[in-house]
Amino acid sequence: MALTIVGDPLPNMPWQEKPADEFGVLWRDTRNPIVKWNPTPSTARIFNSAFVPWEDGFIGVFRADHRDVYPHLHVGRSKDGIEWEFEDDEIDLRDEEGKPWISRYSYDPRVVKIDDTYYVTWCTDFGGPALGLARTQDFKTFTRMENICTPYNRNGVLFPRKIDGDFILLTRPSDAGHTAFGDIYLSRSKDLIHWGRHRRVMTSGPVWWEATKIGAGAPPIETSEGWLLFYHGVQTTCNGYVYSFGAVLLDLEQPEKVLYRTRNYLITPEKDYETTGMVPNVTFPCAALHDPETGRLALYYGAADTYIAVAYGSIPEIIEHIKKDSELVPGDAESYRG
Ligand code: BMA
Repeated sequence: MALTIVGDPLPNMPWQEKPADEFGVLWRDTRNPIVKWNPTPSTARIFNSAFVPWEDGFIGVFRADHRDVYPHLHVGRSKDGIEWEFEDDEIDLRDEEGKPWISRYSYDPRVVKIDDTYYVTWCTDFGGPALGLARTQDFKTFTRMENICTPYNRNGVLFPRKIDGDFILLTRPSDAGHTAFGDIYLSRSKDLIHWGRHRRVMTSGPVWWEATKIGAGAPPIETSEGWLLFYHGVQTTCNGYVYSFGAVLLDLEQPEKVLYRTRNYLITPEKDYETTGMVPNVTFPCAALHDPETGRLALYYGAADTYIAVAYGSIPEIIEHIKKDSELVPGDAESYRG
């Protein structure tokens, strides 16, 4: 049966052809890193960020670490998905009454469009790291919505549509520091306020590249073979953590069930901009653009907590690869509820 990929056509997405000597199913843009040190007067590093198609280009919410090293969220715009312009001020978050909602820190945003609204999830201070949720329709006014979890939690990723009338959220419960454990969980909500029917989706694997912890990356892409989700996996070495990434296919109707899961990483820190920077050896995906008509994918990832980089792939080829290279972990194929 022919593969169906859901989404709006995106003929203007960035793209480079696969190099002849590439063995993998993802290949890096030769212009990487596309965002470099000190991108604006107030910001030292912009990385781990998320964006969506917008008018004839792209727009998004970026993790911008200031010169006091606190991270904040800034809006960025691009015509081609490669050259970005960032606002120097952080976004002005307001609560439902229009009052400022100021947070000490905000990092690792994800952005997803559901119906005609864009939702931002990110890690924020709630007496410790937890997940914030905001909505916008114009990337000028951002309304901070209810807290979606208690501390400690990171890596909140919403699905791009409801399933059985429920919003679906992936999270990664953690601790207050540089968490040395972590599995991906799923929660459902009718109203984006009350969350429940929690399920565990995946555990950190027995395979070493993802043995310490895992976390959801970009919002899942819907295909006839399941939800395609990229996720990061962390290995603990004698020199600290190494962040690589892999992919899974989740069941379309019961997305807490893993159908296939890559045994081998798809990308691991290899290039100078991935192995050297503020935090060496980090590749951390947060956003994906795709064109359903050509099957093209552009996966954006933070590199070394310093840069933004992009890798390309063909969705049909990636799906074939995940199925061939798959190894499930106990619990993956179940709707695991403890
Ligand atoms: C995680 C998050 C990410 C960061 C990674 C590596 O805990 O804080 O923002 O990229 O560590 O430092």
